[in-house]
Amino acid sequence: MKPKILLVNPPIHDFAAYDFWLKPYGLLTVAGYLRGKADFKLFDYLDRQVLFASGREKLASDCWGRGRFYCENIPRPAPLEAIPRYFRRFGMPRRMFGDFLASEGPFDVALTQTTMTYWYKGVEEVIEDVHKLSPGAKIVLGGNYVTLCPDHAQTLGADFLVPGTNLQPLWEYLQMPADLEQPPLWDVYPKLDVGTLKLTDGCPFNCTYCSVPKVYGKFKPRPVEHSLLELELMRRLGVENVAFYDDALLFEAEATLIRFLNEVVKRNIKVNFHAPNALNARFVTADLAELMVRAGFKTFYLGFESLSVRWQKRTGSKVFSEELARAVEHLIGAGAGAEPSNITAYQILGHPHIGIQELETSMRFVHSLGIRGMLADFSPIPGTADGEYCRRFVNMDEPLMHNKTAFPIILLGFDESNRLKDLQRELNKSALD
Ligand code: B12
Ligand code: SF4
Repeated sequence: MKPKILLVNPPIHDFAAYDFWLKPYGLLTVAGYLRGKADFKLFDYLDRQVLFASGREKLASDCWGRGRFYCENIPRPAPLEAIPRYFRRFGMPRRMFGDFLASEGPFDVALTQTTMTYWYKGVEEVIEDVHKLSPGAKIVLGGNYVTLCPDHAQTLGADFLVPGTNLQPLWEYLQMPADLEQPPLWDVYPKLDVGTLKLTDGCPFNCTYCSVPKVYGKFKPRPVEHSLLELELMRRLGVENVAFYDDALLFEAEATLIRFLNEVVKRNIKVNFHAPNALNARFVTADLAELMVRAGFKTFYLGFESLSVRWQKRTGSKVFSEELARAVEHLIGAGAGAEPSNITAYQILGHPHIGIQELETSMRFVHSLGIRGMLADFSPIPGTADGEYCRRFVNMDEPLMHNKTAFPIILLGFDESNRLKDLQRELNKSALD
């Protein structure tokens, strides 16, 4: 008999969370490699479709497949007690998981993960419930939280941890051979309208606030044929919106994105693409912008962070303001700016070197380009230069202190943090009016 494997995408305990095309892509990738070798069941706490289908209108998706999660207020955990914001649990109610385990269990193995280090409370909840209600199941924890906080992750009670991107120890632990040609296990969802894709791994830059270069090593494209297989599977399952999870989607685009999009056009695959994880403006040429729009890109998020040359040089020289202006020109020229809100530039709020960031000037510069700005609250990440610097402000060994809502408030104060957010809202309002 095949082993029974449970896949769990945990709920989120946080001040805020929004379904910005969030899917457990790493978990589904791992499960896909074992396709056909186990009997899989998924419990995705963040699958809005399930509660929406039961009549919760508030959970409806917007035109690109994003939307609100069901949530409940919960007490703030002690380390975040001083942050004057409501704390919530996002995702299906806990008893639904209990009912699911009672009807679908027992399981031999449970695989789980979480992408943000400061979301480990959701993992803790899952581990507790699986131990109690499916006690024979071996719990395996992988993904970003265990990769970035391996010592902390040891304390949660999982049976086996898989930090990093090497999955060989997992196949040995499960005593199951993997088939790396298989696409992610999207078919485990009863209904699917949003999917995610990664054409590449890693990033050639080395920003001081980012974990990617250390975790992934050298930038590496994935085989284009495999990505097309993933996309075609998602389309067959009804997916209309696909978000790229790449860190450097536009780097060496000739060999990856351009080949991929040309095939999408040739095969007449109709899907809306989105790039929520920040595109590098430096690589947006007029031709690439035109191809992206023609192949179905609908929303563009550009990583900008600051117009200060000093700040950029200090943090990795990712992009400079003239490069952003040129990219916006190309995108608008290609028709991407039919709605100004379709092009957004991110800027970090609460970075520890905010003194040289010229944040307000940067916000006004973005506004002057006629696009939307978005403040991306800074989350300090252990093991990065800036995260380690932040040990002087917070206890970095407690992952809750990496929380993106909390850190800017701790660094700048509640009033200043709100003032900057209000200013961003005002600027966007006048850009979009
Ligand atoms: C996609 C993405 C997003 C998306 C979606 C996030 C989500 N929750 O799904 C969006 C754009 C919304 C986003 C937002 C943010 N993000 Co983000 N994001 C990512 C990204 C690029 C991928 C995350 C992911 O899904 N990885 C899983 C898959 C896709 O990766 P993979 O390589 O195929 O996975 C391998 C292994 O990890 C492993 N694996 C993965 N899962 C599992 C599970 C099991 C069981 C096993 C065994 C193995 C395993 O096997 C895989 C194959 O080898 C990462 C960087 C990165 N490359 O990981 C940052 C990252 C997670 N984000 C980060 C940050 C800072 C943010 C923001 C705070 C930025 C901001 N200020 O706005 C916000 C926070 C949002 C919030 N609500 O709090 C940080 C983490 C911060 C932290 N403290 O944890 C990261 C690590 C980037 C960085 N700067 O270093 N993000
Ligand atoms: S360019 Fe983006 S992914 Fe690459 S190191 Fe910098 S922040 Fe990280």
